Amino acid sequence: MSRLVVVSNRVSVPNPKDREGAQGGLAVAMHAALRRNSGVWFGWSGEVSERPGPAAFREADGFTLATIDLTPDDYDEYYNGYANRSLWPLFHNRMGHTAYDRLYDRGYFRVNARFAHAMAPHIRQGDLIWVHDYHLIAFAEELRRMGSSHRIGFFLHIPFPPADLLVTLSSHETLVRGLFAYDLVGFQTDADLRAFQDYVLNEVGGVLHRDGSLEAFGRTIRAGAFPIGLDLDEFRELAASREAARQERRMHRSLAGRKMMIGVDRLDYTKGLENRFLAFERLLADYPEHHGNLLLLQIAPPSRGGVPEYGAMRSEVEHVCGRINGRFADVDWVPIRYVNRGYPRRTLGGLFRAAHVGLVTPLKDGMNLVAKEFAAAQTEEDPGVLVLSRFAGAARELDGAVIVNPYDPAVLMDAMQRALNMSLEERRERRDAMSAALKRNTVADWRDRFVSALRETPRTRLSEG
Ligand code: GDG
Repeated sequence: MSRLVVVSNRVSVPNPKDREGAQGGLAVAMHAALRRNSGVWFGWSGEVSERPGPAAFREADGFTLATIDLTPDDYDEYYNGYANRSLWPLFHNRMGHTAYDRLYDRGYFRVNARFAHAMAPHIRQGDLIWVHDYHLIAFAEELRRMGSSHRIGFFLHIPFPPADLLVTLSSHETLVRGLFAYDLVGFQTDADLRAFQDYVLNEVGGVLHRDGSLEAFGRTIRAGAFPIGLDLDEFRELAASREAARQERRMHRSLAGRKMMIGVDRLDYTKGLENRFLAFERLLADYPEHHGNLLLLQIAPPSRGGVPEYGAMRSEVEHVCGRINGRFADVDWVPIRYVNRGYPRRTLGGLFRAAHVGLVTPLKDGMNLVAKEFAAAQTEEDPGVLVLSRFAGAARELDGAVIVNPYDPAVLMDAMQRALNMSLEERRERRDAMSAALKRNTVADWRDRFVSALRETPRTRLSEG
């Protein structure tokens, strides 16, 4: 069996002593595949240094980790710049937050080339290469320039934008040409796949063949939807652990008979925190029976401190949260508990069980694993209700959730009210529907489907003429 080489911006190091469940299902699924195929995981070390050396290798519990450092310019232009200030906002339909900066463009393609050059000497004939996410779209094209004819796959964890947005980037064609250097390109949903096909057909005169393959830039590739799943057994185990039960009891004590809605999101403008808070404010204004009897626990660990838009968004969210608390709080009750720190997944499992409602209301999200984890944590006896944005990839599978348009505060408020008052029978039905969906598509299924599809792609096909 061919060796697997995984390439992503950050690598994840297995930690056998991880009792907190800090490593996500994705990392664990990749570790298992790497071990099985005595593979290599290659990416950025997380370090910034003036003079980065060649890739550093170390053994990690059954597979090899290979990392390189970034220079300060790489970090600013490639990581904080093009990846997180251009691609991230644009791919989440946030043109207003998108930076258009040629310096960032150059930094991105330079670092992609550096990754490819650092890794090329260590890739063996017959290796299967799987590149992850928006940081490294141009990796394969660089490898091809060096003569690689390996099977190379790419999976985009975030959404693919509509063509009208993508063309606002001056490098749009270079990026998409970069995707055509792969043999297989995977997206989270059919909608993302269609957006990609639409760009290829209408912007660069590509052809969609009957067998589903796409031809453009003189190459024919496969593209498909591979929605990412959850390690359902693992998360259920975490949520049923003693630590999770301890956290659940702790939460119940502090709730003292009140109801709780929970949100767990990285502090990011794509997650719709402000809209969520505004809808909650309307709920409190329209339904005074909730005063003193309901609270919203929002866990929001800060992220991407080096990107200015995140600071501005954080101030805005704090302002709204402070205003709502000031308006409704009483001496013995505060409506929003807003917490700027992260928690281990085991703790989250317990908190999810203690919650009556889970709020996952991003304005746009590739999949959103928190939605799947909330659903997985619920028990038969007294399941909580998931309120889920139609703009998260997860909404296409979790039809047991209450699906909402997060832009409309009245819709969101109604969904909260409905979820809080839902009968046990309906909550159970919805939970069962979500469990079935989670079972149908685990993270191992996702990984195996992608890897088999990659293995089965015809060898690099150059179009004739
Ligand atoms: C991308 C796409 C797509 C643990 N503690 C906290 C926390 N965790 C864990 C969660 C979950 C993971 O982090 C977050 O997963 P998401 O899916 O929400 O988002 P990302 O991994 O950042 O992003 C996304 C995913 O790739 C996989 O393809 O689903 O759409 O953007 O496992 O349990 N998360 C938060 N706070 C904690 O304290 N927010």
